[in-house]
Amino acid sequence: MSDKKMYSLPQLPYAYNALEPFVSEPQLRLHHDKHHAAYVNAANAILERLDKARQAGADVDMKATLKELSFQVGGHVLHSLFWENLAPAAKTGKEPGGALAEALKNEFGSFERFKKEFSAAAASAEGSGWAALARCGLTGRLLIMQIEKHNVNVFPHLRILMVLDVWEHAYYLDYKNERPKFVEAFWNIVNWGEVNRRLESIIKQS
Ligand code: MN3
Repeated sequence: MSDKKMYSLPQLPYAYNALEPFVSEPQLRLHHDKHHAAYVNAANAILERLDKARQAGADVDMKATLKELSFQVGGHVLHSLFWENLAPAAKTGKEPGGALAEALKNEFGSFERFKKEFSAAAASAEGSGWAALARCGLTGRLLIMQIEKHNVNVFPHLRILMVLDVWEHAYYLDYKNERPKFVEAFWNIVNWGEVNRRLESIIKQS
């Protein structure tokens, strides 16, 4: 091990049972402690492999390695965002406020329309993926992304405000094959304060 900084699994900002009944404790434990941890460990293993190869002057299959690294780091970053944009239902508030409320209305016409589009993006992501709400750095407008795996269809200049994990591992214990039910449940546990804070901080930097 070198002394270079590595990726680390963040602690959840709430208890494992705090998102019930929308996400159960066993589901959240599995998702955070096993799945998210696996992306962190795999990303670190790739960095160590690269370090070793560099020290030894050995060749690396750059194409395969970087493809894998993008997947694992993407998984780590998206999960970290996801935990923070969730909160216990009692603390979330029903609808966004602040700059976020205004930006959603400007872009989508109404909060309801945004919910409908975001839910459709989440429900229809092929295979394993994510729905994300993001702000375009070029126009300042909000866009919905449908991310495949952890890293496909990502726009480089979009700053992510909110994500929803729709990999089966995110909901299968609680909802089996019924992804739309999980998507519906998600709206009860969105941490609107955090999503708004992200948007306001991005606007301040721009
Ligand atoms: Mn996941």
